[in-house]
Amino acid sequence: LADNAVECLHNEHYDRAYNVQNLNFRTLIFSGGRQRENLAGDWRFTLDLHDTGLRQKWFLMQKQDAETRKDPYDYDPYSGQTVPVPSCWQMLKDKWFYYEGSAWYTREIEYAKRDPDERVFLRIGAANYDCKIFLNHQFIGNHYGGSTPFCAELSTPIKAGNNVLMICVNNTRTTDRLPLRNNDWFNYGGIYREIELIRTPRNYIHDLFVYLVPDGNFNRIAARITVDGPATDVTLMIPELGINQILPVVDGQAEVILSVSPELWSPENPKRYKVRSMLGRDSVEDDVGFRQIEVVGTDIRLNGKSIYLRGVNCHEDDLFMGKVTCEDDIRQRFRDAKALNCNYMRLAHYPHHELAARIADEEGILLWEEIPNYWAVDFTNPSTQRDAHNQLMELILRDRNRASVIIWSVGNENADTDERLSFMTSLVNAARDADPSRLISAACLVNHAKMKIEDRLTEYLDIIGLNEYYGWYEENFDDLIVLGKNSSPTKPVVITETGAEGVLSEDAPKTGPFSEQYMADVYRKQTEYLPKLTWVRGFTPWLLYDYRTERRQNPWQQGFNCKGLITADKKTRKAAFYVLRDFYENLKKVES
Ligand code: GCB
Repeated sequence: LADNAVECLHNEHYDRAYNVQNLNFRTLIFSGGRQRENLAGDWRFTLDLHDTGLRQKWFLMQKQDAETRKDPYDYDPYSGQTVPVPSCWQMLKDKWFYYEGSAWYTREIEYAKRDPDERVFLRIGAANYDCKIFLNHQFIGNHYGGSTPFCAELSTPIKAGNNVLMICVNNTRTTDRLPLRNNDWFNYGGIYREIELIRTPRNYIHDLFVYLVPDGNFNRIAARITVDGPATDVTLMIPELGINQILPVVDGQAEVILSVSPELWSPENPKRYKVRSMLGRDSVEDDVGFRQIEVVGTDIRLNGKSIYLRGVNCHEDDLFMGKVTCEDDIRQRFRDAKALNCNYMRLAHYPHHELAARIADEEGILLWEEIPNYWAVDFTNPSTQRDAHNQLMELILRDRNRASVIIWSVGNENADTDERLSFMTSLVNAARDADPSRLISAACLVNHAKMKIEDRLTEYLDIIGLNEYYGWYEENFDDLIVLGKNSSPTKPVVITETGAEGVLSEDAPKTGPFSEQYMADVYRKQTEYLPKLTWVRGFTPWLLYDYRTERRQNPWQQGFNCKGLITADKKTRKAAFYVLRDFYENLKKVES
């Protein structure tokens, strides 16, 4: 297996390993209510631009005394510099800022069995992008995808006492991945979310999915429990609804439809129920809200009532922490969104931290979640296809019990080719198969020659997402009015992006593009015109905070996209913030 790891350097060999390995990694993506042993802390670390570590097999190195050792070596996994994990290496040293390549993390872990037949898994919340795991000098597996959690089973290679865990993370942007090389957010690298050990009994609950049956009656809950091991039955409990049932397991799965009328979850009443499942000594639990989201004509309905999605976009980016995020940061995002009178957010352009949807459930904010199928992608490449499916499935498995998440998005601004249509409809179908309780969307395209919304993908979606920058990239704002007149969609449209840059620094322009006033004017025009289009049922301007991105390098941007309603330090609100806040305030009044 160690040799495989070296072959993994080359994509054509990599595919063979990848197919199997990534699937195995899905095992404990749902791990609600489980005890976790946090492996955060200082890990030995080195950059490895030429992948010397794989060629020289650093993962085979034993601990040796510095004085008596005989072999020359280029990395010592047992001594030298350390970095905190989780972190993004760009944020740790100036000279690592633009680094793209491999980096090695090593730490020793003490392990003692608590139960004779326990199983042990390593769960990584996210590592960008390609992550190879080695335990006690053995290659365990390789995960592709920079924003979703994955688990590797360590039960066999782990031993009592001291163990050596080595992880090689590579953030190189290549042409067979999502996203591809060209995008508009910063390519942070490293293990940037929680890394933990989870112990389970030999037979354990692998997944629990519970949802309100979307038939308009609000009186049936569906539950699906997947187990690993030769179980014959599993228990399901929702104590507050008086449910305590033993369900038969057939082919590793138990399914049931319960006749029960829960209090419905909504932004005004984010009610959640404790759901528990037990299998022998194993148990998992989750806090689940029950709600129905549907589309009727050009209307979006939550629990049968028409709703306008008053939203804003957000990247996961911090001036000091990069992509590392924490509960306070996520809570601040929702506070700022609520200060704008939002009931909805688009978490662009990749799966954000899993806590985001948990907190949104609690706070009553609706969410759009998406995978980084962004701009140009190699739609003909089977590796890219597998990568897209895998990221989508990992996201759905992670968040499908979250009432707040109402939309899965399968892409953003991808050119309308035959290859793209077949690639993306297969993602739409996969999302529908995995989850009947949400809507599917994508940010679609305008036909600029005909000045109308025209994109073959829209036929397969529930909601049409539309990115339009009239007043900014499309300088003539009135073209939006032409577009509005020429388009007559039969499905609801959500304006997934619009906006303008507004820079607050001393030397920034005071009028015209890049000025705060110009940005506010674009917001004024957009928010005056859009309510006239009855088929527009939601709005998420681009975006809540300014954020770091390599591609923006004019004198005022200096490495930041400045379309934020709030500055990158998350402190100062720009004039456009108040325009949007007032617009949403009025919409709220009209609705009530
Ligand atoms: C877009 C993209 C978004 C960019 C934004 C911009 O259409 O979807 O990722 O950052 O425009 O600022 O240009």
